[in-house]
This record gives sequence, structure tokens and C-alpha cells, in this order.
Amino acid sequence: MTILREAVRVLVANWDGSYTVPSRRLYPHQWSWDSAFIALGNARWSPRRARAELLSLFGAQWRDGRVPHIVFNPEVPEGAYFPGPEFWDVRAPSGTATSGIVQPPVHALAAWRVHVGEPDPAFLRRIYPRLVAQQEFLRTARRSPEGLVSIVHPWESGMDNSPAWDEPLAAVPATSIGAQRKDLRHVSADERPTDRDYERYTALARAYRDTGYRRAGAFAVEDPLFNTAYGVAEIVLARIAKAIDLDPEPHRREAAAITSAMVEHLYDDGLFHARDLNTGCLVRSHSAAGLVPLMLPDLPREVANALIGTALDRFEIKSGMLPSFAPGAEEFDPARYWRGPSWINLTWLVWQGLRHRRSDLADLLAEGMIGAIKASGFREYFNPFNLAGHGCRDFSWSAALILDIAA
Ligand code: 9WN
Repeated sequence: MTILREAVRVLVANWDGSYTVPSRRLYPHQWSWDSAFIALGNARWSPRRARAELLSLFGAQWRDGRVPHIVFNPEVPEGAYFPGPEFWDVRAPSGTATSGIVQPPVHALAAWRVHVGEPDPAFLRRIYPRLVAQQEFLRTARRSPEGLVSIVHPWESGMDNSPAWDEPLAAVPATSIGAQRKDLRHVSADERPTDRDYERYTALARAYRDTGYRRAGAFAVEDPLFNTAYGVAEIVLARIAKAIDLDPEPHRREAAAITSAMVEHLYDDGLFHARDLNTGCLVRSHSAAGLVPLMLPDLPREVANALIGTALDRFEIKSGMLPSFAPGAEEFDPARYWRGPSWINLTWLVWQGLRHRRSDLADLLAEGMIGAIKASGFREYFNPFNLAGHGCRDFSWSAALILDIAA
């Protein structure tokens, strides 16, 4: 099948020797959750490369267990990406320059799938303590009184300019950044966050940096996608622990605790929502992040059924496409980044959640993802109605996850 050969071509072209850049020009370094999705795809044709991808990312893990959201390649000129290493001004114990924030912890799931594809207990033994430390960081540094994990920057959600962040971000003072943005050299301004968003992103990151990356600034939310990733990681860590003769029970307990805390504090009326720690209130938005908890196997049946109803009614997934924001909502924009377009990784997460609950709908999403790529190539995101491609081309996780879906 040509599309699969093409997907491998994209991944080969974006490979940098021990990891894969998300996109050659727009994102020329290693990104955390991108590497997990890329490993999932590479597992289908080169398990060795998939293992290298994850081990290289965890090579930049901090002493406190955090896995930085960007690991900078010292050979890429400073001006290639903003904000670059000089802005973050921090190094991992390995000596590599990194950012100081994190992204959704989908890595344990990737590591497990890589192992299932080609069993390698030595790899599991090597990665397990690192995955545990990644969870431990979130549990200690980011645990809220409700037992949930919080994020301190929209970049940590992976869904940077989601309308869900409009309200919590409004509390963040914007500071001018001049003409430092590099993304607009590669992608039209209509498809990216606004300058105002960037002023706030930069101010928040600077404030966090100035506390030694310890204390949250004006933005602190519990995000359903991030908490689901954390919970799924515990489920998978239980499997990994069992496979290497360690005790899976603490992981099972943690997964059960996070699932019930999410249902108690983040669920309302057919969708999971983020919760703003500064106000204590739910941010009632229409983000597809609220459907990702379908991945949690122990979700109460009535909650799972209500989510499926919402996916059908408000997100119109019968079309085969999952918009990142509900099309009927006022903020919906089919072409602007995380404000409506369909993304392959977000769709993949919901697809995973539907596979064992409604395989008919999961199949529709799989066909939809393949159809979008056939129509427009391995773009970063897609208009959910006419499948027009947006953002950069030859985007790594779009290629990688198609390999996983089609396998
Ligand atoms: C900031 C690399 C990353 C993804 C994120 C996506 C985008 C970065 C940016 O690109 O974010 O981290 O510069 O816009 O939102 O999910 O990991 O692909």
C-alpha cells in the first residue's frame, strides 16, 4: 500500500540518528509526546528505532523525574525555533539543553506496545524505572488536593491554543515578545496561535523558569487528556511490572484512584472538562480532550455511554473525522490549530478508547484518518469537513500513527 510506504519515507526523512523531529523546519528538535507517538508507529516497521527513540528522550530526563517537552539538538541554530535553549536556560543531567515543562505522559503506553511488537525484556527493564520516575514527578510536584495531576502551561496539554485555555489564560498578563516567532515563517498566521497567545505563553514560561521550574504561575489546570494519559500509564506500568517480575499492584491502585477522581471532579453532562485550580471551577468548554477518558478501561459504563453520545451528537464522528473542538461551539475554527481541526494523534487516542466499546465507530475513525491523509498528505492537521490539510507537511506523528492504525 503506497500510503504505508510513504509514511515510512516521512519517518526516515525526519530521523536524526537517535530520534525523529516532528517536522524538519517547523519543529527541528525532539518533542516529548511526539516521540511516544512516533515510537508507536516505528514499532510496526523498525522496533529498534522505536526503542532508540524512547531511550533517547529519557536520556534527557531530569533528576526530579520530569521528561522535558523539548530536547534541543545543539546542532540546530538557536534562531531556528522560538523559544529556544537560550530562553529555557536549563540543562538535563546529561548536559543536553531542554525546556522545563512536560507533555502528556503517553510514553509508557508506547514502550509497552513496542515490547508487544517485538518482545525485549532488557528494554522493558531499562525503561521501567524511568517511566516510574516520570509518574513520580507528576505525583509529587503536580498532585492537586483532588488527587489529580495539574499542568502549568498550555504547551503542557499538547493542545496549545485550545479554546479551553482562553478563560484560564485571560488571567495571565501578556508581555511583548517583539518579532521572535519563527513558526510564521513556515505556516500561515491564520492556522497558528495569535501573537497575543504567544505573549502569554512566553510570560508564563518565563515566570515558571524564574522559580527554577518549581512553582506554577498564573495558569494551573487539571486537564482530562493529561490525567487520562497519566492513568493509562499506570495501567500499562502494571503490565510492564508483571512482565519483569515486579509488583503490579501499586500501579493498579493508582490507576483506579485517578479514574475515580476524574469522574468525581472533571466529568459533567456527557463530557470531561478541565478544572481551573485558581478558581476551583470547571472550564466548561467543548474540547475533544474531554472524550479521551474513553481510554480508561474502568470508566463507569453510563459515563462511557454518555461520552459516546457526545462524540456522535456534538463532535459528529459519524463522518469519520474527530474535530478537536465541537463544530457547533462559537469558538470553533476548522483551520486554526487546536481550535477545531482534526489531528491524527487526538483521533488515535479516542480511537483507542472506542475500539473495545464501539468497534463500528472506531473503524469509522480509522477510515477517516486514512482518508484525510490520502486526500491531503501527512499534514499536521485537517479541516474536518473538507479534509483540506493545514500546518506543516510530512508531519511525523501523522505518518507514524497511520502505520499503527493500518497494521
Ligand atoms: C509547542 C511538536 C509540538 C506538539 C504540540 C503542538 C506543537 C509546539 C509549538 O508542536 O506545539 O510545544 O511550537 O506550537 O501543539 O502538541 O507536541 O509537534
